Amino acid sequence: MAAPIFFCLQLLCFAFTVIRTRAQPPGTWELLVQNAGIASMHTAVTRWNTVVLIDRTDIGASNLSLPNGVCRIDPNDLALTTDCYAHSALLDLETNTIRPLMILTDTWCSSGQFLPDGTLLHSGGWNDGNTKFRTFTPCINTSSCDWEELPNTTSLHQGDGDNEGDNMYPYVHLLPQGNLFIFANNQSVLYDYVNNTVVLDFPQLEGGSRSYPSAGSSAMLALEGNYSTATIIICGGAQYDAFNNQSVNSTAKGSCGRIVATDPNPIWEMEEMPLVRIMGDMVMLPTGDVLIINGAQAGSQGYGLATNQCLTPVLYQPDQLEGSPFVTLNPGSIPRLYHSTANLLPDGRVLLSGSNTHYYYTFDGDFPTELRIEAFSPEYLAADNTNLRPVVTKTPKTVQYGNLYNVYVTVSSPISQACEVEVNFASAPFATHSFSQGQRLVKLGVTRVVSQVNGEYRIVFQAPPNGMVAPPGYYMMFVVNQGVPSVARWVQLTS
Ligand SMILES: [Cu+2]
Repeated sequence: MAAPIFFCLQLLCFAFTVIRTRAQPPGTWELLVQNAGIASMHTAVTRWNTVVLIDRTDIGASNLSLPNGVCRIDPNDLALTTDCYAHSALLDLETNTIRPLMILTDTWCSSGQFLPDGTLLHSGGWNDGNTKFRTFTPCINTSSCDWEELPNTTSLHQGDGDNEGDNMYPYVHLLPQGNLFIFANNQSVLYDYVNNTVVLDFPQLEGGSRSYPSAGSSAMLALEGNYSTATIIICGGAQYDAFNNQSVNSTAKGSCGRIVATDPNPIWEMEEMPLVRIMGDMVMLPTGDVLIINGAQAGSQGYGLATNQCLTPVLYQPDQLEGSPFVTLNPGSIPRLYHSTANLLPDGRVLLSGSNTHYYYTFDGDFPTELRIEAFSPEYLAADNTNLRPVVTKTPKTVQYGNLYNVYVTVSSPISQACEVEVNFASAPFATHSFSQGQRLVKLGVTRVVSQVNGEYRIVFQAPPNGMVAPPGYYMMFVVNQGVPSVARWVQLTS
C-alpha cells in the first residue's frame, strides 16, 4: 500500500494553541538546583546540554569553591586579590549538578555569543575584564572544558547613556535581509553594518525609554514563510527618571510596542500587558509564542533599585487575531530581579537563574542573592499533551543552507493535521540584563509529511536559505505538532 502523503500549504494552516480553559493558570515550576553556588547574571545553553553560568568576579566570596584548592591571584581585583571562589559554573542538565569554572578577569556587564563552531565567545566586562575576550568551548559532561582568556584587546566598554543612562545594553536583532535593528532608549535605527550607515530611523516608541537602566525587554518574533518580514516587540520598562531619582516604588510600564521592522513605512502598534514589568526576560518558545518572565513591578534596573517582584509569567501569542494576545500563567515563588536570566532548554522548559540586587552576596533582607535554579514548564509540556508530542527518531546532524532534509518522528496520536507540523530552529542566546542576545526562532518550510510503514513519519523540511535568516551555528531543532514541541536535537547549520 502506498504511504499516504500529506502536502502542506502552510498558508492554509491556522495558528493552533494548546492553551485550554482550566482551573489552574497554565504552566508548572520545579526547583532544579537548591544551591548553584553562584548567582548567574549571564547564562547560555550549550549544544552538549550543559548551561554556562557567569557572575561577576569582583564581588568577593561566592558559595562555590574552585576545585583542588586552586585560587585566582589578581592584583587588580576590587574585592579579593587571592580569590579561591568560582564566579562561573557549568550546570549539567542531565544530572542537575554544578561544576565550578575558572574565569580570570571581571565579567560584570559583559556580552556573549556562540560562534559557528559552537564556541561561546564572551566579550568585555569591568576593570581588568574591559579589554578581554574569553572563549568557552563546550564539551561532553564528563570532560573538563573551561574558560580561556584571549590576549588583551582595546576597550570593549559599552558606551555611556544619556542623562538617564538609558542607552546601555541596546536591543539588537539581525533582520532576515541582513541589516541590524538597534534599539536604545526610545529610539531605533536600521543599521547596515557592511557599509556602516544608518538606513532608516524608526519612529520613537511611546512611553519613554526601555533599555538599561529602564529595563524593558525585546524579542524578534519567529521568522517564517519566505522570510521577507521581521517583527520586533519591546515590552515593559521603568518610568522616566525612576533610575535617576532612585524611585524604587515607581510603577513600571505595562505597554508593549510591536513593529514590522522590514516595512518601508514602519509604525509601532501598542498593546497592554496584563501586568506591568521591569527587568522581564522574553523567551522565544519553540512554538513561536513569547514567554515574558522574571522582573519586578516597580523601580528601575540596578542594585537595590526595584521592588514588588513580578512572579507571574505571561505568554504572548503573536498570532492571536482576536481578543488579548496575552495569557497570564502560573506564578512562581522566587523573586528574580536584577541580574537574573531566562533561557529556553532543549526539552522545551525554560531555565531561570540568578538575581542579585546587591553588590556582594547577601542572604538577608529584601531580595537576597538567589542561588537556586528553577525550570518553568509551559503548558505544552502538560501531561494531557503527551499524545501529541513528537519523538524525534532520526535527524541530520548537519544541514546546509537551502537544502531539503528528512527528520523522522513518532507520535502517539496519528498526525491528522499535517499542516500543523512544524520544524523550527531555535538559537541558544546569551541571556543577560533582561535581553537574550542572539535569540531567534526560525520556522522552516515543511514540504511533506509522509507516514512510514513502521509507524514513523518522515517530515521533509528545507534548511534556512542564508546566514541572514539564520547565522551559521548550532540550533535546537524542534518538531512541533499542533503546538506541542518534541525534545530538540542539536543541528549544526553550515554554508
Ligand atoms: Cu549589570
